[in-house]
Amino acid sequence: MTLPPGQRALDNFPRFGTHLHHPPPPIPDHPTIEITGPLPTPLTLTTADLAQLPRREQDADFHCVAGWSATGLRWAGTPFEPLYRTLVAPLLDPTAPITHISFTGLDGYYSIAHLDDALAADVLIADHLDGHPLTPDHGAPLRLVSPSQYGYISTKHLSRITFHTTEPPVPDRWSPIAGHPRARVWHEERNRYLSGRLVRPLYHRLIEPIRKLSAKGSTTA
Ligand SMILES: Nc1nc2c(c(=O)[nH]1)N[C@H]1C(S)=C(S)[C@@H](COP(=O)(O)O)O[C@H]1N2
Ligand SMILES: [Mo]
Repeated sequence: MTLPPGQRALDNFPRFGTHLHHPPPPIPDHPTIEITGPLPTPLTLTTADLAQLPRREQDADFHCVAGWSATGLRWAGTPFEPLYRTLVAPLLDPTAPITHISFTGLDGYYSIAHLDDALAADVLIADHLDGHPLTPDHGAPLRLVSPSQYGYISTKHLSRITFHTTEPPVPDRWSPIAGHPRARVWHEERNRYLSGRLVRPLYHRLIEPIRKLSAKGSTTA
């Protein structure tokens, strides 16, 4: 098994992120994803709308920018690219091309991806992990999964997708560590300003303290 540069395999998949001092947000009775941006009107997708779109199961490893990887995960859900092509692209103004997409979670977290990265064939709106509905720890009811990018792009508890024609401001929570805007794991794009190789040992040192926090805030651990 080959991991991207600077990653170490864990034998489990921890709850991780910038939100560990809070429990995961409650799962809504009727989950929706709001689609906003330069559209004539915003769209609200229900799980029934998502069920009309193609579905895919996909095996992938998950790589956190801090340097841990969870291997052999099996995700299932709606591939993002056909959702974009069929529901969103026809409503867009062709003279104002989309450059970035932001993904917001019910906990207020959000990530920003370049359009091209978000439209990669392996990007899913997942609702299942390893044959079971997503747990709150791992992003219930729906989460983005972009396995070719560091985990901070893969917003959990996904509730809003916003299309942008210029790069939106970096989320506050990420500005101190300046996550790389592309976050491609095979390019080791960990940091916006510093080389991934250089920050690697520093980031590795964050893993254990963050995992300890995770054990406290998690609903299952
Ligand atoms: N809503 C939300 N999504 C999030 C985060 C978060 O704090 N809140 N953290 C991100 C980070 S940094 C990582 S590594 C992964 C962790 O996913 P996991 O908790 O399923 O391991 O979620 C990402 N998505
Ligand atoms: Mo992360």
